[in-house]
Amino acid sequence: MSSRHCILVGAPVDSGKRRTGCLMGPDAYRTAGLAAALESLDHTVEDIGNVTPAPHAPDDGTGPLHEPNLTRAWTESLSEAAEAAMARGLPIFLGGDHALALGTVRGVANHAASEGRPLFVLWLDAHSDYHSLDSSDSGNLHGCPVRYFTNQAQFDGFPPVPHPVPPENVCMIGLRSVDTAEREAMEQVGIQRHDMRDIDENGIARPLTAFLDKVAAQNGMLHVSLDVDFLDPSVAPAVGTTVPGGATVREGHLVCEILHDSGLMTSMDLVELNPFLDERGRTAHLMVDLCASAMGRRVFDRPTRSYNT
Ligand code: HAR
Ligand code: MN
Ligand code: MN
Ligand code: MN
Repeated sequence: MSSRHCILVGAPVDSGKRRTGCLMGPDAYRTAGLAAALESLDHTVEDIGNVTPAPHAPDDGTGPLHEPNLTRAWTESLSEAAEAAMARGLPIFLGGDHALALGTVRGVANHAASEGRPLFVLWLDAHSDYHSLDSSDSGNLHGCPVRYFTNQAQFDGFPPVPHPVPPENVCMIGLRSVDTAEREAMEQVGIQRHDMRDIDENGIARPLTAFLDKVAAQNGMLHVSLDVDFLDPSVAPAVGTTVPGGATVREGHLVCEILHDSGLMTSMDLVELNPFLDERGRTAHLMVDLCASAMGRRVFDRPTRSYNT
């Protein structure tokens, strides 16, 4: 990939679940040296600071959903910020919990539609985050973004999704915690889903390159949403929802290196980092290193593989 204009968009969303701390994520990435890492790869970097939620009524703490009003307000403001940033460069959204993707993907999809290009989403996560407002037992909205941006359920009170991502354009890798309601709903649609057993048996490169071939064949834009819990908790402890049996450090880097070589990624979320749970910044540093791999850090160059073009 050639030199890009990277726009760091702080998204300190902490309303998507009950355990707090993700609001510190954006500053942890800054502290861990994300901007310098990207500059060292010959990209230009602009940190626009942190987005704030749109005006909203306070949450009264009643009802099954945790902080729905605040999360709706984040969805509105992040959607606008994402759409604006896409017009100027490659946004990297510094979370914040995964509820931020309600807004970022909605906004990125609006931009892709304005370019007349299809949007694809790579979801790197232990969880499928495919709940509707009704199917979520926890009421935690970080478990809902994929259902929302694919427009596969009603999300009352949330802004409508004018340009939904078709389920067939979504690829999930790393799954190992999927609730029954999510599984049943996903079986109705064409989301490509790769659980950890799939990765164990086939490796992580194969499903990824198959997906990238599809993106390239359709001249698509590609949003990558990287949840800390995609990684094994032994190497990435700073997340509230650890699930054992996750991706290794090398599997994470390989995904990111292949993404870079494809030249297809047009935006990225870094989500669910809870610096309060970190050990001397190691998870923040690992996420920064993965982002650097996705933006071109490498040991040696490789012959380019062409993605169906
Ligand atoms: N499926 C569970 C729920 O809805 C857990 C969701 C956890 N999600 C994240 N992001 N940590 O992937 O409550
Ligand atoms: Mn809260
Ligand atoms: Mn997630
Ligand atoms: Mn997760």
